Amino acid sequence: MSSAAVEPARDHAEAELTDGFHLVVEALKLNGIRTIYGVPGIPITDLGRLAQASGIRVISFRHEQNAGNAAAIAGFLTKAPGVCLTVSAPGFLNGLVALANATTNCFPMILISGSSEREIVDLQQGDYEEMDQLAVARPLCKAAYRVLHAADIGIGIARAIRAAVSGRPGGVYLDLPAKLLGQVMDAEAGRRSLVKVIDPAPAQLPAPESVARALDVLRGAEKPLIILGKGAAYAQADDDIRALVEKTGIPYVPMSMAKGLLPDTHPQSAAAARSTVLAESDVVMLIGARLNWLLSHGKGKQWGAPGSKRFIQVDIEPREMDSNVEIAAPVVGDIGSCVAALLRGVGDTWQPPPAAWTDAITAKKEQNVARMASRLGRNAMPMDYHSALRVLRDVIKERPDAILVNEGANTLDQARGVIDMYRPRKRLDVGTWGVMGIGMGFAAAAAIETGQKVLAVVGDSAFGFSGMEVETICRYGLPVCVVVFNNDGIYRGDGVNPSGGADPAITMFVPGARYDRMMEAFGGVGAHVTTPDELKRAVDAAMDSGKPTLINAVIDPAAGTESGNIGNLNPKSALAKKGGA
Ligand code: ADP
Ligand code: TPW
Ligand code: MG
Repeated sequence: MSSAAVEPARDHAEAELTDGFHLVVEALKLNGIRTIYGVPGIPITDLGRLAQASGIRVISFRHEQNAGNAAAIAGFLTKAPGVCLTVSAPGFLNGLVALANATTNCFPMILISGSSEREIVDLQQGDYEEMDQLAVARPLCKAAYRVLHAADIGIGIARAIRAAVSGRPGGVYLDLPAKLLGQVMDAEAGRRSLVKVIDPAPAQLPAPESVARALDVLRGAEKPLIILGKGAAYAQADDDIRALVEKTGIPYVPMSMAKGLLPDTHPQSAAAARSTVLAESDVVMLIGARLNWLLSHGKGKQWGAPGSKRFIQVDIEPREMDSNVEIAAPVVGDIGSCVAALLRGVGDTWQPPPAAWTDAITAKKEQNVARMASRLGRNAMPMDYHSALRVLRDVIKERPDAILVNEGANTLDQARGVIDMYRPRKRLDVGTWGVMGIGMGFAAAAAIETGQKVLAVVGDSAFGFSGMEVETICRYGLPVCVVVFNNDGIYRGDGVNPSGGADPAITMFVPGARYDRMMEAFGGVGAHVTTPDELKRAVDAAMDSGKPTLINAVIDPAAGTESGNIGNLNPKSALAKKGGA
């Protein structure tokens, strides 16, 4: 045990004491943690209770994965680690999915789990909820720590916070054995053991020569393109990013969660000509976006002729450079510092890109926008994705501060294309893994962290992964309007059992299900709509009132396509009979 814990009692008869529970709460408060997302139980019930008693907002969920997703997106929205608190083994494992997802997406998060007796766990003697949680967590997160002595709680939490937010943000696991929480020590020594983390995510300035190199490459471009990723949204360098785009005049494409960093209606947005600009650009500057599967790894057909591209990459993680293709000009540092340096280098005499390039993009955009407009103009009955999304596009246009949460397959892909975003960090979705189940956790945390109204547009399958949290949304009275795009299934609602047997097709749900009644069951508002007008009225009412609402929007079961826009990634058996086994 460290010396602080065995300090002799002071002169007065009853030395003031503290314990692990209090030290954890005090350490979190000292570091500005205002909210904890979790599920209570042995051994952390009293920890949550004490946190609540001392002014931290403790949001109890129905499943740890949703609490974890809430914490992760809180981290994305605030740049401070979102905290998720769970019980041992099963609760920990439920939360671990969200921790791994946070790490994959570079969101700062701390999963704090209670754990069983080390002595018993390590001898595998079958303790209550026995598991070597630290070992399980380690490969799935950025850092993992365990605290064994009350006097080390301050340091443990300081390390967790720093690991989560510094450098490339990510998920951190903090293991708190039950015995630690009950450990008693002198209160004054306890207070002194706490650490307030100074400058948890220090600025990382790019090397001046890397900035000069990047500007040289950019200056020599005939057909430059900027790609903004969710790292750029996370960085909260909104004004400088906008200034860099506008001063250089370079067309840009936002990745999904970077939509709204500049308004999607910005004249330099090339989103509506995405395939053209990816294929034809000669220099691409990535800002907080990785060349992973979402960008076809920076090579292949989508990127035009082999060797036609030079990349500039701005990222805080040096090892991201050359991960998939050669990066001609790596700029390593935090995006705020890097973009500010680039902006200084651009100066006031920058030549905009050749008109041949920007005119070609504008022409392509106009073509695609007109095509989209005709699809959006149709009034399909039953509703297809576009007729329903036209309405939701208008809802967000009228309320640009609202936060949009989006998951599903077709529901995701079509909504991303149709719903314009106008402000930074307003679009939250399935991220790098394309994971289902972020919906209600993200929606709850978005409402709590920002105080804004939330519109969650979710497929009926996607919704099912976190649907029980409508109770949580009702319980805390959160201003969340959930629109379930109900097409009776995964991708489509007209699947056929290839065996001809009585079981439904594997992609099918109960036809005509009434998800709206789930919200009503907990005192929220339910609505069942079959037309765009009904949908608009119901969403407007929800967004105006801020009452927890679930709108069951009936979508044509035949409107979707398998796997949405990424059917190309879905392997198909060449040996199976068409439509069958
Ligand atoms: P998207 O999915 O939008 O393309 P990714 O998640 O692939 O975005 O990429 C985000 C990138 O942003 C990561 O490589 C991460 O290291 C980087 N990043 C995150 N925060 C910062 C920051 N503050 N400064 C610089 N880079 C950052
Ligand atoms: C954790 C696989 C990708 S998309 C999807 C599943 C199950 C649901 C699509 O149906 P939905 O949308 O939501 O009704 P729509 O409009 O196309 O009908 N498990 C996890 N993550 C993923 N991505 C899957 C499964 C999947
Ligand atoms: Mg569906």
